[in-house]
Formats: sequence, C-alpha cells, structure tokens
Amino acid sequence: MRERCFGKIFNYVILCMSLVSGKDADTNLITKLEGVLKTNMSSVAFNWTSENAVDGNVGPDPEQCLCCSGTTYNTISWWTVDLGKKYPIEKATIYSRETENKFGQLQGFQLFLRNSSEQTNQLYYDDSTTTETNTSVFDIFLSNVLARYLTIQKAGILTICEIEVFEGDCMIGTFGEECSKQCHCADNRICDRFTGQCSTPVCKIGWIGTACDTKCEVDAFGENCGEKCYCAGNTTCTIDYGICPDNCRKGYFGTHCNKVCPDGAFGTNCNDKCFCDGNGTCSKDEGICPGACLAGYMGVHCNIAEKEDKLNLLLVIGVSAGGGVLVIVAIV
Ligand SMILES: [Ca+2]
Repeated sequence: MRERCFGKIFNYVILCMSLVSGKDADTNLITKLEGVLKTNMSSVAFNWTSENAVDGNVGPDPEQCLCCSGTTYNTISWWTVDLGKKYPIEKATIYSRETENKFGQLQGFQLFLRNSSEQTNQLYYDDSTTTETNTSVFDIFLSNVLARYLTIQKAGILTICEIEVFEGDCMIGTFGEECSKQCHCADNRICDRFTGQCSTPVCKIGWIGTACDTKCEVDAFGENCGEKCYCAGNTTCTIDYGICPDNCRKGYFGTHCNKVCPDGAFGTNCNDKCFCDGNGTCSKDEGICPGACLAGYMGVHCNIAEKEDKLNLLLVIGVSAGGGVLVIVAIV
C-alpha cells in the first residue's frame, strides 16, 4: 500500500495522500471505467448477466440482490472484462456468492490476464492449487502487471458477485497512458505515474526534462546535456560520456573531442602544424594562415621550410643525351 492517511476531519473524512504515484488512493478501475469497460461470459444462468459482476454490489445472495454474474454448467465456464486500455494492476478482489462453500461456484477458479486481444491468456492465479478454504472474498496481488483483459474461468458453474480491480504503478522507468512512455531518472528512481516527474529532480546522464525523457541534442552530452562534442564527419558522440565513434572533427582533440587545437596546430587530432607571420595563427580545421607565412616558411599551410623547399624543387629538367649537356634548373 503506497498511501498514508494523516487524520480525520469531522470524524468521518479521512485525508489521504499518495506518496509516490500521483494516482488516487486505491483506485478501483471498475468504478473509474464505468460505462467504458465491457464484460462478457460463456453463458448466462437465469438473468445473472456479465455486467452484474461490475455493478458495485457485492451481494452476497444472487437470488435476492440480482447483482451477481452466473453461468450455466459447462466443461469450462468463463467471465471476462475488457478495460479498454492497458493498466498496471496491483490487486484484484473477487467476491463469491453466499453459501459458496455449499455451491462451490467460484472456488478452484483461475485468473488469466493479457494486454492485447492478440496475446494469449497468461495464468496469474490458480485457486485449485491453494490450500485455503472457506473463502468468500479472494484478494489476488498482481505486482503491477500491465493488462487490459482479465478472465476468470473454472469448470462447471461460475458465479461471481463482484470484481474489483485496483490500479497500481507503472514499472520503474515507465509512465503515462498504458505505461508506454519512458522516464530516465538518476539511480533508476521512480517517476510519477502520469506526469513522469522523477522523485528526485535529477536525470540519468544524457537526458533532460521534467520526466527526463528528452535525449541530449546531437553533439551534446553529459549532465544536463551541458557539454558538447565535435566528432568527425556525420558522427556524433554518446549522450552519456561523450565518446566519438571514430576521430575528432578537424580542429579538435581530447577524450570527448571538445578541446580546440592549440595555436599553431590544426587538422585531425591537431597533428599538423602551421607557421603564420606575426601573431597570426592558422584556422584550426584546414590550417589556413590569415596573412603571410612566418619568414622561412611557405605553402598553403605555411608549414614547408623554404630551405627544404629549395632542395625539394631542385629539378633535373632534362638530360641531352646527344649533346651530353646536363641542364639543371634551380627554382628559388
Ligand atoms: Ca455485483
């Protein structure tokens, strides 16, 4: 039970507060979904129709109250309710008819749940395997199973005076209608059943928002998405620790590719150097100097030493084989 009651007002109104989930205390979905849910059963005895098990009247004498659902005798008899949507279910309470011990029209039943019409029924409770007897009210705890359909079945005659289905909390990390949305709270803390607000206002690294359900934008990572990475090409880093899959973008280096190359360095992993004139430094990506090269250097990136350059460009233009004249041209 997740609710706490703090006192009485005028001796009859009890003020209760939900501690974590935001749901109303002990919400009976059968009451909440009146007019929405649909019931059905395998056969109808007398006029004890399937709706009688959800009319709010627990009986217990079906002949007096006309408030119970009852089948005729069949090999397998069943009663089912469709809640319309999936809900996390904390508990189901099933009320038998008066003198159940004499008639045995509920004992030995099985409870099945499923969350879609396509899914096959999943068995969640089998009364035939319990040793408890002389029971007229069955409380079945379901650990917040997400389900839309509940089916009760047994061999022979099935009579149910009332069923109550109590809404629970979504599993950790989920919230919203049908628990279909995901929250990413730090330390796997729970979030509000409806709004997704984390119980502590801290998200897992890489997520932001009240419900911590918004991923860091591209190239952002870390706590509150407060850091930025610069990966090569069209790649981006992981949202938590900011790791690039390959190289850094030209002009950046470091574990997260978020450090700018120091002055005088450029290119992939800042491995190339430039030598610009004066206080100028080249662009960090392509290594272009804003003005002239430093004296003694030349080239697009001002990283070719002129002396070296002269040697490199000393070209043997040709050799005259016939005249035996060797022509050497030095381009300075
Ligand atoms: Ca009833």
